[in-house]
Amino acid sequence: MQNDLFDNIAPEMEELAPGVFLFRSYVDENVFMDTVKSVTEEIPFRHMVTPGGKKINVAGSSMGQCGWYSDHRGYRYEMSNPVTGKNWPDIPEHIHRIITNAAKKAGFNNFRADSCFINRYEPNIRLTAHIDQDEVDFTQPIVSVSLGVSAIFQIFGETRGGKPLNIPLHSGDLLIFGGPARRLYHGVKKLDLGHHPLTGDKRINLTFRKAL
Ligand code: MD6
Ligand code: FE
Repeated sequence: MQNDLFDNIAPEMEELAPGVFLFRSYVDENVFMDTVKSVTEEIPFRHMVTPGGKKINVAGSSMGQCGWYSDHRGYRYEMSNPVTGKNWPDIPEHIHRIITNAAKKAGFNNFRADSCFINRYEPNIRLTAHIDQDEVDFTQPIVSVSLGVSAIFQIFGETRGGKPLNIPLHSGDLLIFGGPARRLYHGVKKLDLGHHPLTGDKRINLTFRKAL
């Protein structure tokens, strides 16, 4: 009897593929947006360049003990901001609690992020298929939080080609990418022209990592 009541309620967490866990409308968007605002007041979003000299279309900023960085010297994590020489802003403790707790629900029991890369997408901007491989320990997951305009997150396979698994990500959704999924190519489809009260026509994504 009682089970019928709950049959229609979406589960808190769904495993969409091995190591890929989706939590719909999981976070308070305003709490995360406040942090994004304070970080990017200090470190404005900017377009880095690839080692090959190409401008990265998605604009980025960072917080944590180290920050992901790219220039002609390569992709890496930097302990301080090469632009200013200053430390990256700390990840607030109330944010750590939310992220660590979600990771625990997906079975990653000792996850504590030491870095968060903040991505900003404008209309028509996409993120090409890639594997995040600048982190030391691949047994650690990456936890992602989406804000603002919705986008389609695509998971390919161990190569870039083939039919992707398409996952629509909306504001407040949290996605965990761990275990075998850490070795899969993934990207974000070109952002549709849209509007969200939090971000206007943009999408913001935060990826929490244990890089060191
Ligand atoms: C994004 N996310 O959603 C880009 N990478 O804007 C990623 O590239 C990503 O969401 C590794 C793990 C989770 C992710
Ligand atoms: Fe990625």
